[in-house]
Order: sequence, then structure tokens, then C-alpha cells
Amino acid sequence: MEKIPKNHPRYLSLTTRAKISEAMKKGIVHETGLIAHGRGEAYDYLIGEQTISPAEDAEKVAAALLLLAERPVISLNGNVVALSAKDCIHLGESIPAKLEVNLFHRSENRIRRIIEELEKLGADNVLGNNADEKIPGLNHDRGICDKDGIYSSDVILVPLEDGDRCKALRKMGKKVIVIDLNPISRSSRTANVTIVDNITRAIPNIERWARKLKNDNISHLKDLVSEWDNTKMLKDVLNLISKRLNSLF
Ligand code: PTJ
Repeated sequence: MEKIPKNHPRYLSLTTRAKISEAMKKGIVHETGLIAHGRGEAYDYLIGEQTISPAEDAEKVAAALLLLAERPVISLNGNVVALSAKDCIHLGESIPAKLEVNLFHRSENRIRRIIEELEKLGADNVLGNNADEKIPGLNHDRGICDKDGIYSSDVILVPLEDGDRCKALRKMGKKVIVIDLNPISRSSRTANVTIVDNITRAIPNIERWARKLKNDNISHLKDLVSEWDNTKMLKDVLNLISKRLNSLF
């Protein structure tokens, strides 16, 4: 990886870019993943590259929803694995939730490379290779999924998702948690719980909440979920961004 001086003011951003770029060279990230990353960076700027309070609240509710689930699944794509593979493995272990590789730009080669990468980092039983079902209403490869994973899940965490799949998953009756720095994307507006935060901060935050909530009684977790108003939270995010921008000059 190219050497970035530690005292560079944009060190974190530059090293993250380098990770995405390296993962593209390894065939993990699709070339358009670089564009998606750039869009994410722009929105991260708007929220000050930090976890804002509506995101922290969403991370708590996401943890509660995952803990309440009977068949929780974490869906992984190229960008997610490039940036947060270890964090997703740890989250999967602590819920516990299955991991499934589900790609927008699907190719057997990428699926294999991504699963190999996850296994190298300690994951086992990663689904996605022998996908034998289809998400109804998605007549594209991104609908291909595993019968024992995404297809039969009741709660699914889909970071950096596309709007159509999110909508189709909701149509199947699943509770969908999205991580997306863009608060006005279709996925953000379609999900049950939207986390407007960088995946690199969001996954460890969900895990921290999961550890805190794990021994709480079920009725408390159910209250957290039933009281959640996703539309209000998205409006709060937009207000926060606009206040923040107005206060800059
Ligand atoms: O690996 P594949 O083939 O499944 O493809 C993955 C990408 C991400 C290329 C594909 O799903 C795609 O094109 O996604 P979109 O439609 O560009 O949506 C990605 C969303 O994630 C955008 O709204 C970005 O703002 C957001 N995003 C990008 N980077 C991050 C992010 N959100 C949170 N954390 C990030 N680091």
C-alpha cells in the first residue's frame, strides 16, 4: 500500500481510499465501488466525519432489532469487505448473525475472492457461493441469494445498499437495516432503520450497543424498535446538516 504520512490532515480519508483502491486491484471491489465511495465521502463531509446523534440512536435500535431477530443476516458487498470485513465478522459473532456475500455486480470470481478474503480473516460458513434462491421482483443478478441466508432471514443488515433491493427485501416482509451516508437515497428512505454514518464507524457502534443490550429484557428491546420513527430521524439528519453548514461561515 502506498505510504501516507501519519501527520497528513486527511490521513484517515487517504488511508481509507488506499484500502478501497487496493481491494479493487485484488478483485474484491467493483470499479464502480470507487465512485460509490466518493459519494459516501462527500456525505461524510456534510456530517463532519463523525457519528451524529441520530445515527447513534439508529445504531442502538439496529442492535436491538438484530438481537430480537430469529434469523438475522449481514449482507456483504465488495466495498463493505474492503472497509469493514473484520468488524462485520465480529458483529456476526456477537449477535450471532449469518454472513452472506450478495453483490450488485455479481460474478462468480468476485464472490469467490470475497469469501476467501473473509475466511482469511477468520470467518467461517460465509454464504453466497451456492446461492439457490432469488429475491422476488429483482430480475437481475443482485437478486440471487441463499435459501438459508438472505432468503429466509427475518432481519437483514444491508450496508451500502441499492434502493431496489432494499424495497424488494421489505416486500418480502423482512426488517431492513441500511447503512448509508446519503440520507436521501432510496435505500435510506425505504429501510426500517437507516444509519446515516460511515460503515467504518457504524459497525463497531452497532456491536458496542449489542453488547450493552444483550442482557436487557426483551420488552425493552421491543420498545426501542416499536418507538423508532425512521422518517423523523432522516428529517433530523437533514436539519443537522443544514444547521452545520450554516454555522461554518
Ligand atoms: O460490490 P457490489 O458489486 O455489490 O457493488 C457495491 C456498490 C457500492 C458499488 C453498489 O452497491 C452501488 O453502486 O451502490 P450505490 O447505489 O452507489 O450506493 C452506495 C451508497 O453507499 C451511496 O448512497 C453512498 O453514499 C453510500 N456509501 C458509500 N461509501 C460509504 C457509504 N455509506 C456508508 N459508509 C461508507 N463508507
